[in-house]
Amino acid sequence: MEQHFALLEAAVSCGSPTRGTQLAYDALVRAGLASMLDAVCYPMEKLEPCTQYPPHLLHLDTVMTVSRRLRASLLTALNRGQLPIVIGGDHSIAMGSLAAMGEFYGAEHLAVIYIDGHADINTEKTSVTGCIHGMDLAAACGLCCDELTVGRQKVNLLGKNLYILGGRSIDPPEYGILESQGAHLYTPEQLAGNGLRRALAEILPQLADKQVHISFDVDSLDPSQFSSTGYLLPNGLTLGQAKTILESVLGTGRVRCFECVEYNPTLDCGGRDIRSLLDVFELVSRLWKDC
Ligand SMILES: [Mn+2]
Repeated sequence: MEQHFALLEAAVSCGSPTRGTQLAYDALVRAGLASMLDAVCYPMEKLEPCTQYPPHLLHLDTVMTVSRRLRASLLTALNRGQLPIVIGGDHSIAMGSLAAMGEFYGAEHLAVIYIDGHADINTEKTSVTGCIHGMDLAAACGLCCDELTVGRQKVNLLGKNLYILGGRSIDPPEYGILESQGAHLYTPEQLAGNGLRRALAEILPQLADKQVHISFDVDSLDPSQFSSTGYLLPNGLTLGQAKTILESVLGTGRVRCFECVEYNPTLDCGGRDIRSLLDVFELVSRLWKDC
C-alpha cells in the first residue's frame, strides 16, 4: 500500500519572542509544498496570543492549546499510517509532537534527532526569559510543571535517546540538565571537518531499534546561509551539513516523523530561504519514500 505524507500545521509564534513563524505553513503551501508532497493536509486555526499568563510561562494558554491540537492531529496521522511532516511554528510545538510520538510508540522506543542552535531543555524554573520554546525538551522528558504536560504521559522521551546537533547557544543550567538526563550534544565545532562523519558513526547504530523523530530548527543553520528566523547565531551548520544529517538519518529507515520549526516568512526578503527549505523537503520526501 502506498503511504501518503501528512502535512501538519502547528501555528504558534508566541512561544518565542518573535512573531511570524505562525505563517510558515501557509507560506510553504503557497510555494507548492503540499502538492510537491501530494500530502493530506491538517491545517490549524491561528489563535491570537493570550494576554493573561504567569510571568515565567509566556502566553501559556495559547502555546499549550496549539501543542494539544498538534498532538491530536499527529496521532490521527500516525493511526492512519501516514508519514507526518510537521510545520511550526516556534519550537514549543515539539511538546505536542513528542507527546504524540511518545504515546504512539512508547517513550522507551523513541529517539529524537534535534538539529538546533539551542538545547531547548530549560524548565520553567531555570528559564531566564519565560519563553516556552526553550522548554519543550525538558517538558518531553517530564522535568517541567503539570501546566507544560501535553496528553496522557508526563515522560515521552528519555534523555539518553536525545541527540542535539548544532547546539551553540546553551544556557548554563542546561548543561547540567543535559548531563543528568544522559542526552548527547554535538556543537557545530565538534561537527566541523570529519566531526560530522564521526558523530553520525556514533549516533546511527543507536537508532537501529528506535522510532526516530527528526526536529529541524532552522536556527541550527549559519545566518550566512539562512536568516529568516528569530535568532541569528553565528558559527552554525551549513545547509550541506544539515542535508548530510537528514540523508544519513533517513537512510536508517527508522524515521517516523519530520518536523521543521522557527522559519519566519516575514523575514525572508527575496525568498532565498523558502527555496532552501523546499529543497530540504524535496530531499526528505524522496529519501523517506525510498526506504
Ligand atoms: Mn529550537
